[in-house]
Amino acid sequence: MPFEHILFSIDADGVALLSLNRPEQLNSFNTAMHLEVREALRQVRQSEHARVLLLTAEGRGFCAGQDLSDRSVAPGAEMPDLGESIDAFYNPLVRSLRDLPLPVICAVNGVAAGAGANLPLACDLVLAARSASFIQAFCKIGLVPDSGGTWQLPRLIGMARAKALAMLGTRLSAEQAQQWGLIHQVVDDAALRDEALALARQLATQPTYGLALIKRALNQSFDNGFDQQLELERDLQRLAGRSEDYREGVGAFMDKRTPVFKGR
Ligand code: LHQ
Repeated sequence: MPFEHILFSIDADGVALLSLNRPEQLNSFNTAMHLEVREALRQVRQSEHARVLLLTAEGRGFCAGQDLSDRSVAPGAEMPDLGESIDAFYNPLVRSLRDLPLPVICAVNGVAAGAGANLPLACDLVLAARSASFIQAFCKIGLVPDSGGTWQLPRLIGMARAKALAMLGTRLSAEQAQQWGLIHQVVDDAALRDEALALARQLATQPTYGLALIKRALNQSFDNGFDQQLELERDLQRLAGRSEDYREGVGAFMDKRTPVFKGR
């Protein structure tokens, strides 16, 4: 499938790069871009080579959420069922990013608004350009934060800040987002792509099967009690301990050599 609204590649280092590419519309999502992103994520899941996904975007913005020109309601027209869009596109997208059995890095290159502000929160390591910002823009048009925002925000930054962002729609700078614990790191604008790629390449040399188990454990921890989480850690450690990478990691440690991991 040739892509028109995204750039997508999987390189020899195992880094899958998915870049949203509708810069004139600040990479807002229309149906065609949703379908392309879905297909790219399917290819990442099925690839034997992909070890890490880097999600980013072209131009001055990261993503302005839903393309509102696709969802405007003319006077007198039938009211839309936005729940259908969420069922068909946004929920599968955030589930698919969160459940991807590889580390997912998100490089937020500019403004991230609406669903575009919540997509990074479904990723594992979020870097943002110093000039980037996050806007829960939904309330400005009478909508509710979606794409997992109402679940992620209170857990990441606390209820008081979550409510302020979601109900006031204020712009949160990248630096403030980092200070609040919403994202991992702020990087100078000009260095963002290179730093994100360097991190992706470095992670792609690591035991990525184990990293995927780590993300599973941490993602589930919000919902589990302590005992349940201990049991989950046991189950995942059992899986990790049967991986080729564990054997290689311990072997290399004992031999005092650098390990060569395969993500299996
Ligand atoms: C856009 C958009 C956009 C189209 C900028 N659409 N063109 C789920 C289910 C179903 C339906 C509803 O929604 C959802 C989830 C959602 O995501 S709802 C939230 C939708 N997003 C927003 O409400 C954000 C709307 N955008 C903005 O508030 C601003 O554009 C931000 C703050 C993102 C950026 O502001 P500026 O840097 O001042 O840029 P701009 O406003 O001038 O935008 C640049 C261009 O991009 C402009 O087009 P133009 O032809 O005038 O250059 C905008 O119309 C276009 N654009 N967002 N979501």
